[in-house]
Amino acid sequence: VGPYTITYFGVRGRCGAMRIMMADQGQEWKEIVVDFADWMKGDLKATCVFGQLPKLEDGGFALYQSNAILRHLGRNHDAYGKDGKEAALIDMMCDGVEDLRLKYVKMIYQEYDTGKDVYIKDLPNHLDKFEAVMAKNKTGFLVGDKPSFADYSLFEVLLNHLVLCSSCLDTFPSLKSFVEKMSARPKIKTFLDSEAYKKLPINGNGKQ
Ligand code: GDS
Repeated sequence: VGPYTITYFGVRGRCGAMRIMMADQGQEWKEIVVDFADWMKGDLKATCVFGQLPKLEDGGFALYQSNAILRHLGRNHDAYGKDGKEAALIDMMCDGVEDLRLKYVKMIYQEYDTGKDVYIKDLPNHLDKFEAVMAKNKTGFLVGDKPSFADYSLFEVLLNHLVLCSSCLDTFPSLKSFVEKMSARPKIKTFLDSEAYKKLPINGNGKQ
């Protein structure tokens, strides 16, 4: 596999989870950072299948859509379950994380000032679903006994939510322990402590 290249704007955004996943898998990658003013010229946009970034290149193979990229990495790095049923459950959890991520992105980009408090108040009604799955599986991961791409996606979305509301996991012990254990995995810790990670804002509009 690889070499991998991510083309994206200078934010964590929709590349947060894939970067953490590659770091944890010991996989190196290159970054092409696109300046928004350059993007507005339209040449790169015209080459993108859906007119958007991120793009992942795996050798000569180009892929768009952040969750398709996570799945591709899951296949390449044996992080997609041990059989078809585990893979299906991992897909289900990834889609569940995507639903939460979309609500978050909508709040951040469209209604941060008016919607943030309501969003935080409603958050337990979304987090409790992940808490229940995590508590039931007992391995410290959503499905099976090692991290899948859905775990990296959940982990990253939870990190963002902890910035939004530092107490949001206080009533969810399994999720809290998940975040602590994922953060302590040596390669993830090194990545989260790196300047390359810390210098990037979470979102493109500076809200978090
Ligand atoms: N489903 C895709 C994925 O998962 O990969 C979403 C990819 C995506 O949204 N990419 C954005 C992009 O390329 C950058 S993420 N934008 C440039 C463009 O469209 O020309 N996305 C919805 C989502 O994440 O599901 C957004 O809300 C993004 N916002 C978040 S940044 C607009 C503006 O300036 O208001 N022209 C661009 C805002 C925007 O893209």
